[in-house]
Amino acid sequence: MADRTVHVWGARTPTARGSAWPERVDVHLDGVREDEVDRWVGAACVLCSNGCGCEIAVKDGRMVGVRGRAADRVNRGRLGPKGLYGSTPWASSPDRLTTPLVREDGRLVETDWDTAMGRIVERSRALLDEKGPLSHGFYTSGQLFLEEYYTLAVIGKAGLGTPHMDGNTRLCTATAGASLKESFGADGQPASYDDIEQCDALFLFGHNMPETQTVLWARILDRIEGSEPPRVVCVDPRRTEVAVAAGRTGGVHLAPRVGTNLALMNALTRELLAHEWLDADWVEAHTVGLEELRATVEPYTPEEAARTCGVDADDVRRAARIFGESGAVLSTVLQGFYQSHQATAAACGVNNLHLLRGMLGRPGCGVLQMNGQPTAQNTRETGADGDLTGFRNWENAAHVEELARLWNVDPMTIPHWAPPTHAMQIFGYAETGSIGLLWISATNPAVSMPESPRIRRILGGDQCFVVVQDLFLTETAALADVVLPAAGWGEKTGTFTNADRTVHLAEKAVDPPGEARSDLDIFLTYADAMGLTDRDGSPLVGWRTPEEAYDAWVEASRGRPCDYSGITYDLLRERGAVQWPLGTTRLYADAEFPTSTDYCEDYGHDLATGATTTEQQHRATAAAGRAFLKAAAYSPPHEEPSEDYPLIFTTGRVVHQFHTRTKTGRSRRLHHAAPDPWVELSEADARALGIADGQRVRVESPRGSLEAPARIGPVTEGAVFAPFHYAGAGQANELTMTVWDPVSKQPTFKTAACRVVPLEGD
Ligand SMILES: Nc1nc2c(c(=O)[nH]1)N[C@H]1C(S)=C(S)[C@@H](COP(=O)(O)OP(=O)(O)OC[C@H]3O[C@@H](n4cnc5c(=O)[nH]c(N)nc54)[C@H](O)[C@@H]3O)O[C@H]1N2
Ligand SMILES: Nc1nc2c(c(=O)[nH]1)N[C@H]1C(S)=C(S)[C@@H](COP(=O)(O)OP(=O)(O)OC[C@H]3O[C@@H](n4cnc5c(=O)[nH]c(N)nc54)[C@H](O)[C@@H]3O)O[C@H]1N2
Ligand code: SF4
Ligand SMILES: [Mo]
Repeated sequence: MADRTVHVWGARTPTARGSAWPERVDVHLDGVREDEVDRWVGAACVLCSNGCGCEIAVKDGRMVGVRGRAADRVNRGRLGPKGLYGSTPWASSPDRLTTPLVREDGRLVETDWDTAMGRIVERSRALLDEKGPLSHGFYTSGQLFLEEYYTLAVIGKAGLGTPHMDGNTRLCTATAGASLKESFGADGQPASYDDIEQCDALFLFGHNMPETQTVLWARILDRIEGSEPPRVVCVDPRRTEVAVAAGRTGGVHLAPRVGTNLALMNALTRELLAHEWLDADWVEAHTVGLEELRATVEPYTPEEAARTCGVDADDVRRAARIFGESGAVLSTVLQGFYQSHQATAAACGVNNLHLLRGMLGRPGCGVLQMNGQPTAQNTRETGADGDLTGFRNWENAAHVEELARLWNVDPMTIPHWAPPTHAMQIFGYAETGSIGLLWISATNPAVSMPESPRIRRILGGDQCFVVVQDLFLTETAALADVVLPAAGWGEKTGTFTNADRTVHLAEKAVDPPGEARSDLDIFLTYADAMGLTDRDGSPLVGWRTPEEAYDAWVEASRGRPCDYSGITYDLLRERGAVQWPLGTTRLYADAEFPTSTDYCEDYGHDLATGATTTEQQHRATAAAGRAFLKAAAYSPPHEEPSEDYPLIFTTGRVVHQFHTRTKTGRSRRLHHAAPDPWVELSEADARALGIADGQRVRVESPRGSLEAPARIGPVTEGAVFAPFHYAGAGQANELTMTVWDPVSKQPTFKTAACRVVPLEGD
């Protein structure tokens, strides 16, 4: 097979509008032939939210490669470079954690499970006795399995009763969840990947899909190569492959100044309204808020957007016309919106465009408020991110009581007296020591959270006892008091849900190394050791196996928007990939939204300030099944360029690396394809600063700096782009800011002021 680190999307299988995406099975094996493989084990890839169905090759008790599943609705057999080359090499890496570690005289030393868990339980009990449940914080992931999150959520909410639980999903897709709640009443992706074959136009908002969901992009490329291709519109300050496709398809590349998305969205909305590109009857019947929306966007003429965003006014008109005149539009939204300024308001702006044209729930029409991590959807569904389990509303007493009955605990145990604590706040409490035990699972905040110098101080200080549960001794684990060795993908069984509500079962293929245990087993061990019980004195967590945990979750989801009823392990084994709710390709086909006050997941917020809407105010909207058109005025980013820091710093990803590289950095091919950090500058800025391509530079913000070679590239003038994958001297988060969106509380990784200093001698 071709080197897929170079031929990222593989060979084209052109697809005409309305026809099925053809199969193409991608395989990669490390040093064995296909006929030498002992077993193939069913799974799906966990290196992004696309969730490509695959099988794991096992030879002599080791994972030796992967093969795409031809029948899978998500990928029809395809896998991208990360999936092919990054799925298995890490598992047999010699530096896997194989025993627990505890800190003795300042050093981490190997120990057994009883000792390690004993230390955690001792600290946990002491803190509960002395300070109560608010002394405990949990910071989990978008990379565990649904069963593990659900178990953690029950331990935290019904066992300990702490509101301090969140996932790194706060850094990732909190805005996806928030914008879906604000517009439609509950989380859950309206669209289906099948819409790609049905749409006439594709809008990608702050989404570099060619590098970050490569198989989904291959699907779009196949449409572009087929008959009746869709037009592509790209909203990204860099000239990404999406922008190139916009050029090829007669679409538009809008390159807004970093941090100005909302001004652009308001202008696009104003254009739709001004040209009456709307389905007036549908809007009247199925939405509330049109007049407020009209008033809010009125000042945002294309010329105003041109001034604020630095785009061409005619390009705004052209993009709006494509949205307004296409028969079916599919939009995707990701980090260029979620991690930028006014994130939730800008993401809701995309929902608004679809609501205005009644383009939801129909073939080719819909919004994918994308996820990034493979299992982020499940963190949100189960409530391991602090949301109330099953898309319930923590402010609705009936929802809390429903869970209290299910878990057989006092409703007062379940935290619901204040909003759940978001990750940025959890780290703030750990900083002061008011959280005295912080348990981190499957995430590496020492590299991935904003303002790393501060995060290192928090994790390394004595004010808080830190537990880290990971596959490797990461930068974060190295600062912990107890390190627990976890089993990873392929070494345990569990389910997860991708960005179009497709559920997969990933089965255990091999044993974990040494004494590593599944995260489910680790959480169960803690629940047992703490003696967590329900109201009748029975064990609070009544399940032992992944399937039992899953079945318990299905009960918790019943009757809620994310209803998993009928989706069993057996069905997942039989069909491979199943969307929730069972039999539902698209949400809202009936234009009935989960916005009634008694059913919705959230009463909503003011998008500009984050002020919450009360239950009474929500009732007064009488939305009752209609969606909300919500908007806000644009305001400038928190930190704007100044004389000292004249450029804007923004960050993101490259195709060959995944996050802090714990997996992809251990794949020989992926590592060599992108081994080192770099920073991207526009030609004009490089010239003005006297910086040559490849020259080493230092990028400085008021918080810190990084050093890396410069690349002169397609970023807009005035902006500097750095990948955030690389720990150490090139670590992007040394520069980023501790600020977050007022509604989703997602940190702003994509806007900070910076200056670039050329270094000698390179
Ligand atoms: N190869 C690879 N793939 C991945 C991952 C990975 O680490 N590596 N991670 C996965 C995860 S968890 C996630 S969340 C997704 C993220 O997937 P994406 O959101 O596609 O990735 P990013 O590179 O973070 O950001 C996307 C784009 O935002 C643009 N951008 C920056 N600032 C702004 C702005 O102010 N406005 C606009 N409109 N755009 C802006 C950047 O130029 C960048 O091209 O990728 C998933 N897939
Ligand atoms: N500047 C900047 N910063 C960013 C972003 C950005 O665009 N710019 N993006 C943000 C986003 S969207 C995200 S998602 C985060 C990602 O940031 P992190 O969550 O820190 O990313 P990973 O490196 O994937 O960390 C996951 C950890 O889990 C471990 N792991 C994997 N599988 C398992 C398992 O089954 N069990 C256990 N216990 N451990 C496991 C891995 O070894 C790894 O250490 O970064 C955020 N930070
Ligand atoms: S697109 Fe995502 S899920 Fe699919 S193979 Fe690539 S990394 Fe894995
Ligand atoms: Mo993410």
